[in-house]
Amino acid sequence: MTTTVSTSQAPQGGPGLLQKRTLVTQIPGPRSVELHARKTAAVARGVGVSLPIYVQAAGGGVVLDIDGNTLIDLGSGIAVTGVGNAAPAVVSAIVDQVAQFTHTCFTITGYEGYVEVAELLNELTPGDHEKRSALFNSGAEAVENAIKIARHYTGRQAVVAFDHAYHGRTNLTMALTAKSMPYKSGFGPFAPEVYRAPLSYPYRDGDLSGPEAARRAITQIEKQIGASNLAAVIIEPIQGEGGFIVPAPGFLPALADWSRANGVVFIADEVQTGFARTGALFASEHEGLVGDLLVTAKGIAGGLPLSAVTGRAEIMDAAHVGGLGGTYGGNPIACAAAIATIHSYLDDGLVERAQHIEAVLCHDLDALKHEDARIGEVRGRGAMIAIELVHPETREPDAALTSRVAAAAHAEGVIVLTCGTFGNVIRFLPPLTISDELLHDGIAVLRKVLAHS
Ligand code: PLZ
Repeated sequence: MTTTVSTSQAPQGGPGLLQKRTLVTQIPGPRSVELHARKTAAVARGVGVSLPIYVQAAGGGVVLDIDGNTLIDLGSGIAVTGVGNAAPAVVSAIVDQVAQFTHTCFTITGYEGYVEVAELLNELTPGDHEKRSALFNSGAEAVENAIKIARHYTGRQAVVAFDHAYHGRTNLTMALTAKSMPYKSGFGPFAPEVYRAPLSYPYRDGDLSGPEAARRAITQIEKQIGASNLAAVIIEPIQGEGGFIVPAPGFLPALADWSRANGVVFIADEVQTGFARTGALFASEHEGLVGDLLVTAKGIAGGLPLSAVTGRAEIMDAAHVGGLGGTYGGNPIACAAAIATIHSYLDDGLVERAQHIEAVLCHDLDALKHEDARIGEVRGRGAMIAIELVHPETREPDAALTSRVAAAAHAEGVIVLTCGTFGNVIRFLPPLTISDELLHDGIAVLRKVLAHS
């Protein structure tokens, strides 16, 4: 007689999961509460958790927790799983690669996957000039490397970042990031030669046009730093953590033109906006922006840690051999995942899907704005949409309402994230594989909890 070894009964993730919000316990359920107590005892407090459910499986547009609750995913792990969690093509690329080899360190002995990801990035990022790419592990690490490269190329030191910017949590990127709590407070001293310039923030800028806002920033840069000292300007085409701020038209092109005219490297941080998220493969495309360097991460590899700097060959090649790298950068498994992920964006119509998600979300949220004056603005592009919550008479940010709404949505089984310098923005970043039904249900829940908050 043979005994059968029972395989895991755990449900598989991916698009096959039941695509319907279903709550079978309170949120968080008892098993999650138990695990959260272990987390509190074992994990450093600084590593916070916004919604303490613990995940069993995820895919399509849902997350299944260990208590059996199915929640609507309007966060994608902060804009990462654009192709969906456990997307079958990505899973199979990863499995194939794992069985071949898991690591060599690309700077010791190379492999094709790394080269292929670089080729894809060079081909797909805006601009038809000659490009090179270098791969890293996280968004912050890639941002740091973009600054290193720009400094080496220009022989200059100063870097300009903007109000409301978010570029990471490492030492240099903390300096670039604008917001003190929770990202910087108590963690200084910060890297020197980082300067801040005013952004274009249409909802709070009055009638300032994009070119006028650019002029305001440029004047400050020229007066306070001097173009000849400036290595790079770094900006997110749409501010992410800072509040999904879409600058007024003309702001970004004017900054890019000024940078080019002054020998300053223009760096587009597309870590959050990249890879179909905004209804274009890269958000720079909405204004025909061709940066000198473009930083990507998050959506690049279906959830595996991978990031990249892509840019003009003469700038990227300025750093000497051995000046760029790291043990894990461009890990073969992450590269295999990236190749499958990037092909999925292109072949599965996910750019168009992001445009469709914009139409669905904006339709529902604009209707909600008409009903509720506390929604000051609905904004964003593609599957990167947000509402800014305010005190209607004064437009003062309402962070307390924002926290209540997010918590109430979580309790109803909808994963939403907050953001914004003033903590008063609720953002929607669904996987591009989410169904219209789940989107409508998610916003219906939002309508309900907003009415009671
Ligand atoms: N640049 C534009 O959005 C990461 C961070 C959330 P890493 N954003 C989410 C948090 O609380 O840490 C981000 C970004 C932009 C850079 C980064 C940094 O990317 O992969 O988190 O290092």
